[in-house]
Amino acid sequence: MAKIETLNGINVELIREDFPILKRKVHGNHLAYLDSAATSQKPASVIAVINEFYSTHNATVHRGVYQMSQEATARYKDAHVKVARFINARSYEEIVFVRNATEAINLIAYSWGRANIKAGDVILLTEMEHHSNLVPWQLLAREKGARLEFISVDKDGLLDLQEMKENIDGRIRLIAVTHMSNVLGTINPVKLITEFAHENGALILVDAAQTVPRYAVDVQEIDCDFMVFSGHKMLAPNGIGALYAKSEILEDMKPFITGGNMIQEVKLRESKWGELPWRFEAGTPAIEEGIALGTAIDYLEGLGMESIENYERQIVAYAMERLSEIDGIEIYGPSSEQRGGLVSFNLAGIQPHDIAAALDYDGIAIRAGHHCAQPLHEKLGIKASARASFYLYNTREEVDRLVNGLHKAKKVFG
Ligand code: C6P
Repeated sequence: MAKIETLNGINVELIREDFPILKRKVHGNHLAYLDSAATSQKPASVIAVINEFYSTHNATVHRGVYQMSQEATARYKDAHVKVARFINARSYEEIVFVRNATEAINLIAYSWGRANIKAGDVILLTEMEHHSNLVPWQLLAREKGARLEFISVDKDGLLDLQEMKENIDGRIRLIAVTHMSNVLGTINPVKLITEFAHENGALILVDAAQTVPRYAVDVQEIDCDFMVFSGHKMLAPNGIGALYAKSEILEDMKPFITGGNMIQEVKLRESKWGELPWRFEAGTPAIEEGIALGTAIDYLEGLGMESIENYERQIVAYAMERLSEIDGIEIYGPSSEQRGGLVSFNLAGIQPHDIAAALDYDGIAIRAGHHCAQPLHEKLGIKASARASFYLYNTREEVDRLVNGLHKAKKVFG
């Protein structure tokens, strides 16, 4: 009999009941969704709150005196308060809603970066960054005559912090680092890197797109200056994400996008900005998506972030153990203790896209490609990889199906 899997004492089969999509079949097989690092599935409560918003509260925010607009405004603000509490920011004023992590990084690069990065400054990144935390800095560095430097990734898929401390010269202005690699799964010691940044007079941006969904992340404990993440990877809808920044930094930043909703007073030739965080949310925002992000947080908190982390660690440890039994597999990244819930790999002689296509016939969804981390793949000496990623609704049985599917693919393509 299959072992009953529990998360915080709750049978995972019951958790799965909350996710309508997990009931669907693909090519006649039950869906095994192993691509949550790309985007998570949504619980019924999140789907329902969007319906409820349009059925009962739909009105724009910050503008109306009538009851529905006030309800919408209160709920939208409340979602900021929830996000602030979720990552332990000091106030909702430090939470700007954006479309996604990518937009948040661009906001920082345009607003803070263009005012603070000067010719000769160093922007320190790592070799494992997602393109979203690389390309905006390439543009900024080129525009300002600044220099990009990179913390190396060692053979175990970990950042070489010793080399970082010994070899970086020049005036570092900003360190921008991923909290968890979306390819290697490596969890980076962002608190240590923050200390290094501050000792060197630099600010630090933590790309927490992969960690906020699965860990209890505490911005005050890390002491980072900026943090970014996307709602869609943490049970919320597409089109909503958050930028956290210390309020004293936000106060000093010029708005990135300007127009309605973000001003206090406008004259023909000049304007006064509104309060934080609305100053950075020009135009009509993604109101229902923001509210639904709050609902997603309610769901995650209901299960408990530590329990989610523990559960995912067990699943990824099991996946690492089972996958490493396959002949000809190469797994990238560190041991399961140092990684979050994903595993990227290649099978000798089979293209990653062929692996993903073969698994799809069995109803198993994984990702293949460079996962928007081309420089890291180049460093690994490969063009692409296959990646299975796990979240709170995945089970060991799905890992077994993945492993069986890979054996089958080897027979077909081998
Ligand atoms: N990674 C994946 O790995 P957006 O697209 O803005 O929601 O998230 C961008 C992003 C930024 N940083 C990290 C570490 C990420 O993993 C991602 C998104 C997805 O499948 C899509 S490439």
